[in-house]
Amino acid sequence: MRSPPVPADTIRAIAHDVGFDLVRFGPADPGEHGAHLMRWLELGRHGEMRYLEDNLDRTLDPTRWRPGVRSAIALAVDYGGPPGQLADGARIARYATGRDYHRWLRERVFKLRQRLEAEGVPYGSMNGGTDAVPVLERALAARAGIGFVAKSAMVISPTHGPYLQLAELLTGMDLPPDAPAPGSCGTCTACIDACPTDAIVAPFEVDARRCLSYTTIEHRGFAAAELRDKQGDWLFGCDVCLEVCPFTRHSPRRLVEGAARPVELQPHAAVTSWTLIDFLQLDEARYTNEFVGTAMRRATRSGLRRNAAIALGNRRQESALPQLRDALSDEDPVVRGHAAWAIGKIAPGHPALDAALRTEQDVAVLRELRAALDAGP
Ligand code: B12
Ligand code: SF4
Ligand code: SF4
Repeated sequence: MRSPPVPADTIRAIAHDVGFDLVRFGPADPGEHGAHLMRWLELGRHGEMRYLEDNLDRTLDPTRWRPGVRSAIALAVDYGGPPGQLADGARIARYATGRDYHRWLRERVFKLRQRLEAEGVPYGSMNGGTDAVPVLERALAARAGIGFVAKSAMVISPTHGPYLQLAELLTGMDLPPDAPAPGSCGTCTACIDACPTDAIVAPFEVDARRCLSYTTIEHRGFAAAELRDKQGDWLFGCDVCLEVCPFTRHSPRRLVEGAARPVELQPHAAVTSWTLIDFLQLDEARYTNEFVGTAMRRATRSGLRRNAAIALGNRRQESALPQLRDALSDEDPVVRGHAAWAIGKIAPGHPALDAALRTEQDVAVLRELRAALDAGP
């Protein structure tokens, strides 16, 4: 069923009014990007993100998600800004420093949907959301002209740069498609050269299993040994391939700081006042009460503590040795194992490692303790 037409300019005006910086119209399906996704999955580059295999039929053919959809309203918010830094300078990906975008961006999509319903578009002829939806969002954004697909795999707007959160509302309307966005990477390879883990395995192709955004957020359990050093002091996610990109300077919000930023993009207290040691010691009560509404919960409490231990080790932070030593008797083997790894980096052969070796039962932690002892002094 086709929805009654609403003037394209009216739709754009409403979408801007509910808070989207960029609004473009394009096809509702991913087109040739679907083949890229299939190949990527076949190569296993999604690691343990099995949810990407679910709903594949809907991702490739959006009419299976919402029958009758014909066009996508592709939407983006510029979240450029100062680096996400803890009180001790350790780093967090910018997208995660404020309120959880899954919530506020989804609310904006719902508002847009409600406002279009008020204009006469049947509510049931639309469906949308952000991130956690069976949609290849970069494909829809690129096809609608929000930006071009870059070598880092990011969709980059020539006017706003790469720090874009994407969302979309699929509709049964035939909307006039926008032109592709101008611009390209040209001969630049800065992101490929700078990626700390060589996760950009070819232009436009990221192997998620190597990407710090995957290893620090999506991956559960012990971190791959060869990637720990490369994590540096990133606690959650990574922005390196965006930071080095020359298009980053185009973000109008890049230099907007503090209270001048939209409230959703203002840094959370756990980002501005916490340290890596606080994250290492994160207890269940603080995790449950103080992280509500942040995207950081995605990494789980165990994952955040693991990441903090790795970052402390990489910093060779001697002041964290007492807390790392306590963590050797933590109830979580992942925390114990990575505390051992970190102590091995900061103080190779530390006597606490030998003491823990005598009581430890977990095979994986024992391996970490032995490796840390073998490292020195
Ligand atoms: C899974 C996922 C991840 C995974 C895998 C990332 C990846 N590159 O595939 C991990 C956890 C690593 C990740 C990391 C990040 N993510 Co992410 N992620 C997703 C998610 C949920 C699905 C992406 C997906 O399907 N990937 C599979 C691959 C095949 O598709 P793709 O990356 O979209 O690749 C496209 C192009 O590269 C192209 N392509 C692929 N191969 C080839 C080959 C050739 C030759 C050509 C020409 C094109 C081409 O086709 C693909 C489809 O358009 C989307 C949300 C969504 N529902 O789409 C967010 C999303 C892509 N992520 C986003 C963000 C912000 C990030 C991070 C910056 C977060 C951070 N700072 O830590 C990093 C960036 C890492 C990077 N360089 O890609 C944004 C991207 C915004 C933008 N401007 O592009 C999205 C859209 C979420 C959102 N709603 O805003 N992410
Ligand atoms: S987010 Fe970091 S680790 Fe992932 S591809 Fe970009 S630079 Fe590499
Ligand atoms: S750093 Fe260079 S190659 Fe990478 S996305 Fe930006 S322009 Fe493209």
